[in-house]
Amino acid sequence: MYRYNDTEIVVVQGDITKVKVDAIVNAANNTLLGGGGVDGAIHRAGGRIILEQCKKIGGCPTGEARITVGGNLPCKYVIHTVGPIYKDGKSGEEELLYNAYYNSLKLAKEYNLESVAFPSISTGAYGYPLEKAMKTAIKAVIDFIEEENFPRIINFILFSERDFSIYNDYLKSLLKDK
Ligand code: AR6
Repeated sequence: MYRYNDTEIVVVQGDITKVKVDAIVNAANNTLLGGGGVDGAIHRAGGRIILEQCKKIGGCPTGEARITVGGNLPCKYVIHTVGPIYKDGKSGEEELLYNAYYNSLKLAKEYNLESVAFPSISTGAYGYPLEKAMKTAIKAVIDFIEEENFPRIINFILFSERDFSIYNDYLKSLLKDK
């Protein structure tokens, strides 16, 4: 576990649909109507109510975030955000990915959600190189904590052992191990 100011940062290897926090973040697409990867897993485990609320919301631009209930998931809410599709790294991907993390946390704060879990947005189907994406994710999270002193707990949930190690190695070098 790591700490930045008053926030605990926890890196976990596993399945985000099993995590009991106030809000998990979904790596969705612009339609918000579901898909593969973590998005598919969240809709499958959460049930129809999530899709019904997503339909009412009517989509989400890249870099923004929207919120639904958690349905049958152990979390209370799902924050749906849309990361960029990685092209060449020079097409605004970094800013869009930063915004996806930052705007997800803004929404968590609006709803006073003290514990938030992120998957590794854009690094699956959307092809963003993991290490680059991780640095942007951590920068956005740290900037947000610095500015808002919120939330209390942030989890990074990594599906693969490799991604888990890369996150841990980087955070270890960046922050003090607790
Ligand atoms: N828990 C945690 N992480 C997961 C899980 C899970 N249950 N399942 C997959 N991952 P991706 P993207 C990891 O493709 O790149 C969808 O079709 C996965 O191993 O889910 O943002 C959407 O509808 C990878 O490391 O999201 C969009 O169309 C990471 O989550 C598109 O994919 C992200 O992979 C979004 O692509």
